Amino acid sequence: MNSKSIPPNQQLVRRDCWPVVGERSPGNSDLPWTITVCGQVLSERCVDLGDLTAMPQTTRCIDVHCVTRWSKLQMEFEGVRFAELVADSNGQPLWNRQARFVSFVARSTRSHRTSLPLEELLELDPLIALKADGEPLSVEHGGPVRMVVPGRYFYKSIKWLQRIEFLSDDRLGYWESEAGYHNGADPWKQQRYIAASLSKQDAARLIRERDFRGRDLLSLEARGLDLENLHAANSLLRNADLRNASLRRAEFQGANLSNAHLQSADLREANFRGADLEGADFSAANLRGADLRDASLFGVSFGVVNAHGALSQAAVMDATTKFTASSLDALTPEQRDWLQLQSVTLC
Ligand SMILES: Nc1nc2c(c(=O)[nH]1)N[C@H]1C(S)=C(S)[C@@H](COP(=O)(O)O)O[C@H]1N2
Ligand SMILES: [Mo]
Repeated sequence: MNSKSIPPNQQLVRRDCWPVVGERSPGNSDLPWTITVCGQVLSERCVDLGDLTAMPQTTRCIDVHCVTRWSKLQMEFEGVRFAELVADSNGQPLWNRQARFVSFVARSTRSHRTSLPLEELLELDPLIALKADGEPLSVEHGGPVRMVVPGRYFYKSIKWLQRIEFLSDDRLGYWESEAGYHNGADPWKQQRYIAASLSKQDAARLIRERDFRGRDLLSLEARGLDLENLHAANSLLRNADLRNASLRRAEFQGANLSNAHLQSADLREANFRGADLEGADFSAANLRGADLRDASLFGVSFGVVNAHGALSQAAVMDATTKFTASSLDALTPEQRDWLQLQSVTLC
C-alpha cells in the first residue's frame, strides 16, 4: 500500500502515540492460549503460541486506519500470514467448498468478533500478529496474538484472537451489529457507518421534544436545526449530522459523538464532559463557554489543516472554553499547537 497517501478524512496521530480502542483486556487469561480454525473446514486445526512462533514469521509495514479518523502509517507488525495458518502441512487450504466468509472471534468477555469475505482476505493477506514495532504485542493492543488486516478500518483487526471460523453465510461482527459500523470497512471508500436506524417520524418527534437522553441516534440528520438547550446526556450520536445546528447550552455529557459532524454549529456553553468526541468535526463551530473536560479527542478536528500545517476554518474558542490538559495528548501536533494559542482553560 502506498504509505504516502492517507484515506479521505483521516489524520495522523503522533508517532509515539497508539490509541487503545474498544476492549482493553482479554477474558480468561489464565488458560493456555490456543487458536482454533473451524467451521466449514475439511479438518479442524488448533495451534498454541509455541506452534505459532515455530511457523515462518513475516514482518510487514502496515497502515492502520481507525474509523474514528486517526491513522498510523507503516507500523511494523510481525507474525504468521493468515494463509499459512489456514492451510494443512502440505500447504493445501483447510476450508471446504461451502466456505465464503471468515469470522474472527476474540477471547473476551463479550466474545468480540468481526468477519470478512474469504476472497477479500486472501487478497488483503492479513497477519496473525505477535509483535508490533519489534516488541511483543502489549495486552491492551491485543497481545499475545491479534489479527492485523491491511486495507480495512482497524475494527476488522480483532485483538486476542482465539478462533477462526469459516462460514457459508456471513455473521455480522460486534461493532457491525451493535454500533452500526459498515461491514465493508474500506477506508478509501469511507465505509464507516450504515445509515440511520431511526424512522423519520421518530427522529422528528425527538427533535421537537429536544430530548435525546440515552437514545441511539446513529447517523441522525439534524443539519441546521434549532436545538438550543438540547438534553442529550449519554445519547449515541455517532456520525450524526449537526452541521450549522444551534446547540447553545446543549447537554452532551457522556454522549458518544464519534464522527459527528458539528461544522459551524453554535455550541456556546455546550457541555461535552466525558463525551466520546473521537473523529468529530468541529470546524468553524463556536465553542465559547463550552466544557470539553474529560472528553476523548482522538481524531477530532477543530479546523481544516492545510498542506503547510496551518489551520483554516478554525473553531472559535477562548479562555471560557475548558479542556482537561491530558486529553490534548490525543490531538495532532498542528491542532494542539493551534489550541494552545487560543488560551483555552486547561484543567
Ligand atoms: N477483541 C477486540 N478486538 C478489537 C476491538 C475490541 O473492542 N475487542 N476493537 C476494534 C477496534 S474498533 C479498533 S480501532 C482496534 C483498536 O486496536 P488498538 O486498541 O490496538 O488500537 O481493535 C479492534 N479489535
Ligand atoms: Mo475502531
